[in-house]
Amino acid sequence: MPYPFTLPPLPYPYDALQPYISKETMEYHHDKHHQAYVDNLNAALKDHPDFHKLEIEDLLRQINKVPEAIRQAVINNGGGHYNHTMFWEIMKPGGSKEPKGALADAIKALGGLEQVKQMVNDAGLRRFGSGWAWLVVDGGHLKVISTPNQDCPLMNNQYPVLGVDVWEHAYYIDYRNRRGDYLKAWWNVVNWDEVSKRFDLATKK
Ligand code: MN3
Repeated sequence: MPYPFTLPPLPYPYDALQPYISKETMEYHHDKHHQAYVDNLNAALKDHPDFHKLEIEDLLRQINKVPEAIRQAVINNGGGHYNHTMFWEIMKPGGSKEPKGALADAIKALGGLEQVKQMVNDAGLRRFGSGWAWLVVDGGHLKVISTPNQDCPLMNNQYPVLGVDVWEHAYYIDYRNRRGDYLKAWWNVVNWDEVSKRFDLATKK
């Protein structure tokens, strides 16, 4: 749905990802942080009707067409909106525990699931300050990358199939400063059905 953007409801109860992610973290993360990205994105676009028909993905893909006066606000808040919408969807209580189909093959080619988890965790740990660690499809290939702040891989023509939020707000209530423990635990709530679907979508384009 294009402008005005709205906060999508969490696709499961706030306490569904416990004990790995607490109800309190989910309430703040979804209701406060994600809501703020949505509100600030709408505020930035308010006086720019040329961009009101674009879906969030297209807005980010065409970020260079966005006027300079609001470009950084759209990068931060449009990225924040897209990244978090994906984040809620790729988590699920009791979801599929392993990648499927073509994604399973692509992960094997990178050294296997344990190796790929390690690469994503390393990317998340190395990211100084706030940002995300990702599995993206880039030119048909699966890659591990990280981005600062709310920068979205779509801006670099990469399609995000999995992303883990390493901003402190994602883990500080539950893990304090232990980002590595959060990253290790996070894999317990990954919804591989959804991640596999995103990979198929990205590689069919
Ligand atoms: Mn966040």
